[in-house]
Amino acid sequence: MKAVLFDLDGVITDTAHYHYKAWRWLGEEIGVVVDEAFNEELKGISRSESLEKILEKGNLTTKYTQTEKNELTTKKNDVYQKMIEEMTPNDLLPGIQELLLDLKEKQLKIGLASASQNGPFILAKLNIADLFDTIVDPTTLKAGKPAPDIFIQGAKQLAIAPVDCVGVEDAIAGVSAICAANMAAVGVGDAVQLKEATKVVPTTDLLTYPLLEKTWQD
Ligand code: B16
Ligand code: MG
Repeated sequence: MKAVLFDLDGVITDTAHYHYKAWRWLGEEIGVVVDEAFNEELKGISRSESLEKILEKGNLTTKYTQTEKNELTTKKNDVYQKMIEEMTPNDLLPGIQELLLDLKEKQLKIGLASASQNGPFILAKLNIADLFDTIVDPTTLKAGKPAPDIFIQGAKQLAIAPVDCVGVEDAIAGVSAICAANMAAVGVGDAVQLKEATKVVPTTDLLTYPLLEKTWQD
């Protein structure tokens, strides 16, 4: 194992809750109910794809022009950014800081493979930006997760072969993306849901260097 590529939301920090609140607010503005169960479908997918799903739910797919849709996603992002402005290192999920420091000590490369365009801002708020060797810009990719593009691009930016990388993800689409990129996949969450992963742990505090290394070896 020479590098680890991390998803952000659900692995490094729990921004899903803020995304949910911001989408729920936008839903109220346009008359679509965004509840917690529906929000699950928005995890790991891009901002514009999330809006499309919400419009579909409300039978509103033809109501807005592309310019109006862009205005809606901007409004959602403004609300979301106000919330993440308040984030601090206390918002790191359990065990993540220790894991990143351990990987650095072992001289492994660390990359971010998140669909979020707010990734760099959030890493700075969490005070871990310096630990990352690279961040993939999701706006430059042809296809989002479950396509492998984001993980392949991450490995490329680190100049490391995908087979020498481990990917860490909490979403089904994300695990599929890692596997399609020909990397070992460590899932965080439900083992049945994330059955495609090489190894699944229920919570982030169980993510350790020995576990990642062993998963890669297997
Ligand atoms: P942004 P991940 C994803 O993060 C979130 O899970 C998803 O809910 C969000 O819509 C997406 O990022 C885009 O985020 O609006 O900040 O660009 O799990 O890929 O780290
Ligand atoms: Mg995620």
